[in-house]
Amino acid sequence: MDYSKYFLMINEEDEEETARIVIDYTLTKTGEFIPWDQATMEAHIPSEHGNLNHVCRVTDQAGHSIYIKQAGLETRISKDLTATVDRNRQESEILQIEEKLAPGMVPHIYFYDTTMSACGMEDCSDFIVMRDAMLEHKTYPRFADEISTFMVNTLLYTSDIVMDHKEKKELTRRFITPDLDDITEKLVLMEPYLGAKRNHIYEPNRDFIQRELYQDDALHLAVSKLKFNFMNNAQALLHGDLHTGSVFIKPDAIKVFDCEFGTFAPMGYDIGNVVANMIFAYDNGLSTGDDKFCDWCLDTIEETIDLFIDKFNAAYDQAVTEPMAKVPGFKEDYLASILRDTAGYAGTELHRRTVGMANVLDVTSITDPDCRLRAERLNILAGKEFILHQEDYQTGDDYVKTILRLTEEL
Ligand code: SR1
Ligand code: MG
Repeated sequence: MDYSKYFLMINEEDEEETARIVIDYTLTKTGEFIPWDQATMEAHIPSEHGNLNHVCRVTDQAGHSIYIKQAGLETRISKDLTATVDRNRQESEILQIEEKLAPGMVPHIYFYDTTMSACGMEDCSDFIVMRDAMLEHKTYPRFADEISTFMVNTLLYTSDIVMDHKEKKELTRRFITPDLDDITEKLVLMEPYLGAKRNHIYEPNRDFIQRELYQDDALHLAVSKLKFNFMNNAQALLHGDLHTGSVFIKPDAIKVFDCEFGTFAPMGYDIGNVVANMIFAYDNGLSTGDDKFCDWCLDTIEETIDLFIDKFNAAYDQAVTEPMAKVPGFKEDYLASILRDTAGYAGTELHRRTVGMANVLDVTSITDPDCRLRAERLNILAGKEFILHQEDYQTGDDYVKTILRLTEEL
């Protein structure tokens, strides 16, 4: 087949034709370095997908396997929402950078192809997608340790504290993605507050949302600052969408994937996303009265923040290269601003996944109407506390106290 001009290889409506093309494509791209047993090759489209791209898993009976991921011209979530197919290159290159910074913590990229906007990615099917695990209330005592290492290694080491400034500026140029940044700037940092038409509202909470999110001027001012911080503070190379659907997990390891929203922006955006998504998991646990799972969610939030702080401080002292970042007091000031951002963006993630266009199953799958109502209100009120009082969230326990207080009050 001819792969010199872009076409969409993965068609969820026709798995047979997709398999034929994707097997041929896989052989063309990887045949030289993966000794495929061609007679037993199969390709299947997994039942679960993200919001944007198309994936297909290719295997043979000799034990080889690969994920082929392709960017479509339309996003899967909405035909009206387009995003450059260059996102596939972007994701591949960021994963390659992250693999160097956090070895073993991202899927290996075997190749990427800027014509077909596709890449060949390590098959991680011995892991499960963390959001699915959260929906089953599985617990992972090592997660906080793993994700805090991932964040310190990928964020601190791509910031001007450590990275050569010219190299960082070159990377900033390579990872400017107007389309994807625009999605975050609108979907996350604007629409939940301005009552966008495409918001997804749970009807019993309509008035509550109107009052708490659409009509709160102090909240709007704080979010406007977070939005401009996101757009103008190219602090570090983010994952850009670090929710539990972007993490493969097993008891002793994680692999972080789906970083096409990666861009240079404030570190707190990634850290805040992790906090917020653990609160969604907590919401779900609460709805079934699973205390053990809820406790683990809270412990994980607390440990993630505290371990991030400890590891950040240690890595900073050891790896700082910028002379002005060694001036006494600078590190403390810099970390304090990261922690304020973390609270702020935990808040915006809580809001946008609750009322925005892209919701999360942790909340939408809650069947009891009263539990769903309370889960959403918890997200909305906790998010507001985090955004309006960013300076109060300096340790993991500060988050836990707010969540427990709101759980009591609602
Ligand atoms: C148009 S995509 C909607 C959301 O899904 C992705 O996972 C990102 O979070 C994005 O904001
Ligand atoms: Mg994604």
